[in-house]
Amino acid sequence: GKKAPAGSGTDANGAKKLVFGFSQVGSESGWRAANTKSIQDAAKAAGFELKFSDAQQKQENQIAAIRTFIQQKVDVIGFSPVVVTGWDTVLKEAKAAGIPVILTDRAIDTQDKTLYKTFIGSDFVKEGTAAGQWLVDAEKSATGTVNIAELEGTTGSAPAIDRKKGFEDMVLKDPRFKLVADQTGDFTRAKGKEVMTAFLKAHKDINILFAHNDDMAMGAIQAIEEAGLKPGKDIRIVSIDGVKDAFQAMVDGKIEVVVECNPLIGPQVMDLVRKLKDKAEVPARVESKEGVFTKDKAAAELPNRQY
Ligand code: GYE
Repeated sequence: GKKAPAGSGTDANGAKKLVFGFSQVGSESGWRAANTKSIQDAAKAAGFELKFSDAQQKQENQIAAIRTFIQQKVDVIGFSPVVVTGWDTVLKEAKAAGIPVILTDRAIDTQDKTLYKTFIGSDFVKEGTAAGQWLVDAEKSATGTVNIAELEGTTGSAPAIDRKKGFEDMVLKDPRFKLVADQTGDFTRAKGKEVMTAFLKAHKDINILFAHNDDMAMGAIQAIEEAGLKPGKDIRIVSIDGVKDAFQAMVDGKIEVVVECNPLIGPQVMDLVRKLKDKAEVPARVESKEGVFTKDKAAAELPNRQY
């Protein structure tokens, strides 16, 4: 018989490609840009048809995208949930349609663990704890109060909730450490700068900034410099992600330490997608590997950074 022409839905042999519907959070950060590229490259390499949708950090957009994927009868649905709550209804719809769901990067809060097949991503509590551990060690011999400002990620998102918890549980049990300001900067540079500017107006005595991601830290560095202060000297900064810009800022002495969060999970995601399509067993939780980099290691690592 005649082969169907290879189009977007078929491979070179005319066979139907696996269709993966993926709802991305948005394009809020350097981490996210690297994550999107990793997902797109890996889907291509796997020979899947990727239906990619950007939710612009809005839950209603993600719910609408998932409903569209259900209507389109995709083989597997993946999404990186912007917030932890409010997913049960749409996930029940996916389950009723027999479409397996994979959570990538961020977890959700639900009583019903049958609503998704697996979750691949980082342990954000661990990342917050590592940031806190650095601070505890760095200030071991401090005699006075250490005033901390915290730039939080998107309100209600797993990384914002868990990084805050990991960090504060580690640090605030010691009465020398005082949290003087905390507010969301929505994981963006612009908001990080805006909120840090407000922090600096309200508090003259901030010693430490904990930023839930590098982009907010980069925005805050601008705010600190515009206020006539020296990041890395007047205010020491710890952040999370490990994007190139943050490594450069460490080399420049402006950030003290970065806890790595690995966005390059595309290949692992596609392995899981293939297994779900084949109805093979998958682990309920797949954790990404990551490290902690202090500024003395930044120059050596900078050329190796892929994002
Ligand atoms: O840290 C931040 C991004 O969910 C781990 O989202 C991700 C976080 C990441 O906007 O930069």
